[in-house]
Amino acid sequence: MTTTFQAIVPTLERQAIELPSWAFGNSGTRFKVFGTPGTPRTPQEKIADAAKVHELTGLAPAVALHVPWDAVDDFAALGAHADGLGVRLGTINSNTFQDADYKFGSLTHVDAAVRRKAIDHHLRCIEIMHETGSTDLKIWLADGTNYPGQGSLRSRQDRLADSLAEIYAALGEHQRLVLEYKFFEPAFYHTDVPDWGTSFVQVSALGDRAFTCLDTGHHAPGTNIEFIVMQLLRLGKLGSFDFNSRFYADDDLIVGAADPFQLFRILHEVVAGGGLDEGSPVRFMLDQCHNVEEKIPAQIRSVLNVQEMTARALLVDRAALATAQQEHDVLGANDVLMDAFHTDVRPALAEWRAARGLPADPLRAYAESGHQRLLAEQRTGGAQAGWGA
Ligand code: LRH
Ligand code: MN
Ligand code: MN
Repeated sequence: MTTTFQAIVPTLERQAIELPSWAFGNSGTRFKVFGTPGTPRTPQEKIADAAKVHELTGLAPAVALHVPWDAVDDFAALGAHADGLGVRLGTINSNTFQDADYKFGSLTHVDAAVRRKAIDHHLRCIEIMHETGSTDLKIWLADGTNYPGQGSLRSRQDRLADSLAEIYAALGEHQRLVLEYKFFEPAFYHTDVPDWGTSFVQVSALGDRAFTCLDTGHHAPGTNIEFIVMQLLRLGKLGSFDFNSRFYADDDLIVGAADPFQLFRILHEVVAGGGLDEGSPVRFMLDQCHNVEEKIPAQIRSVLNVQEMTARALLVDRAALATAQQEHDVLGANDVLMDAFHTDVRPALAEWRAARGLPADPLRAYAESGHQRLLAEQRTGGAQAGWGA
């Protein structure tokens, strides 16, 4: 029996995709950061742009902050500002990769004073989480080395475990720690949390409220990411996704733009592993940069891409798939997946959106609203926010 669109609506209704505040600031490459008219100048303006995405899609009720990129005196007031715009503050991302003291590492540093400073930054992030009501502390470390022999791989791992244990112990009862991995950059010989296995080992040693974060751009080309998704779900340690897409490295392009089929395969494993069930620990976030395209429509496109692929993954006829797998019907099983992948869910989603009082075509509604022009007119003076400030 094939699954109907109606049957998947309750799951789609629960879908929430957190937006990164930094997606609304200017970003670029080491060659150049180009400015875009209307770019936010403050954390408050970034949140307003995220709220616009939610207003038009109903898909993005939370905004993740990066500290200290989103530095304000009063985080509770920033939370109230978000509430007033119909969104809330989500994940707090720590940042130990730009201060000069972290040149040779942060939580893994050989010098106890630098480690202390990095741990204290995380303790401050936890305080901020109490002020904003955020539940997740996301840690991504730039720690690593550039040359064989530069550091003791083993000692760095041991120091990381100690530092993480102190941070974890400071979490409130309803707070979680998610540890993101990345196999290269900015360090190019080794990174201290290069892969899901290392993240899994470290978070498993911490406890039940520590999980792994999977950023889709952080794997070597050809990696079977959906396998990792399955394994982490199986182990109960998939805490969150940073969605984006890549052609080459950590490109941070619009999710689903480079390889929609990969996004489908990932979401198929999420559905199969219960990641979309009520009470699932899995949270969904974008981690993207928009260097040449307008940022608000880029985020709208992104959340719609995730929604479309989620719908297609939910449409997989799981009973038929199980039967085909059981009977070694290789092509039959593959057909079941491909049938769902090739289903155009856009008309049904447009109709469903309209029925919920949302624009049937959010991108068009945004373009026709003139909002972008208004922002460009209003946001003059002051410095535009950039990736890193
Ligand atoms: C590192 C990363 C991590 C950071 C973000 C800005 O490449 O994916 O999530 O916090 O980029
Ligand atoms: Mn990331
Ligand atoms: Mn990244």
